[in-house]
Amino acid sequence: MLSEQQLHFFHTFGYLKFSGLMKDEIGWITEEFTQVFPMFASKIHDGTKRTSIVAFIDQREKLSSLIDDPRINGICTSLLGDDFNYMGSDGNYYSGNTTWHPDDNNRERLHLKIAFYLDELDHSNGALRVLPGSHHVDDRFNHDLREKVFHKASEKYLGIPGEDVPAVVVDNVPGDVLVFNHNLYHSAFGGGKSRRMFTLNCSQRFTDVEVLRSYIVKNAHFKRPSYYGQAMIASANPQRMKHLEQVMAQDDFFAEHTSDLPVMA
Ligand SMILES: O=C(O)CCC(=O)C(=O)O
Repeated sequence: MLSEQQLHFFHTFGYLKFSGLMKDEIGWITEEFTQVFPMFASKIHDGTKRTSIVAFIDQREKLSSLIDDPRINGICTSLLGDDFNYMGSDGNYYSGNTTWHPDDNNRERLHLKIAFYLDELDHSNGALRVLPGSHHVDDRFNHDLREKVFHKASEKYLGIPGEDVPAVVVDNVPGDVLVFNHNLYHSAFGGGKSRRMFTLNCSQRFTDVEVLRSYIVKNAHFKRPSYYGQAMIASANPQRMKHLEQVMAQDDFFAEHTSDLPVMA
């Protein structure tokens, strides 16, 4: 569980870094990461652009078990409550820069991104950059960023490239875990052609089923019978199921409303 100081840090600045939290597991985690991409013929990374797989940890039973790990579960429970939802995962080989953006502008629920970077990264080679405090969506700072920093706006409005926007660079050693609020502005500059990273996304429970339905359909990206992958569901114990049940209750709706999407192959 997080300390009171960690909770204050997260709510004030919008992110937390857990140095070495998963150091003892990083060998198998990296091996499993590598195994997922060859499962899909269209997902062989050639370095020319980002290669991304959604429902990522869901493809492998061992990666799915990260949700059950007391360290990950403790972070989610502390920040989201013990009935938190698992809201999906993506795995990536990044190529080049990621410009400034938040993942959401959400006032209703807290959504967390839990990021595992599998390379040693600093300011020179693509470490995550964050703008502390930018997650407060009704704040003047957030509004200024939306206009003057988002994507490449700093070039026009501030006369500086994205990499010169004053930011905290969150250096990474494999085994570190970086957690941030989806509303937080973040970016990465100077990375190579194969920066490896995957995420788990978790949220507070939804209070409105229609809002949940539109969220999962919007984030579907491809056709499948359930928002979650088969390995995630098949290996779920009752404790994990608590974090899947609210979304799984919408499986029929999800399948029906995403039937026109392409299949990931
Ligand atoms: O590491 C990166 O390039 C940025 C990651 C990111 O934008 C995200 O996970 O939302």
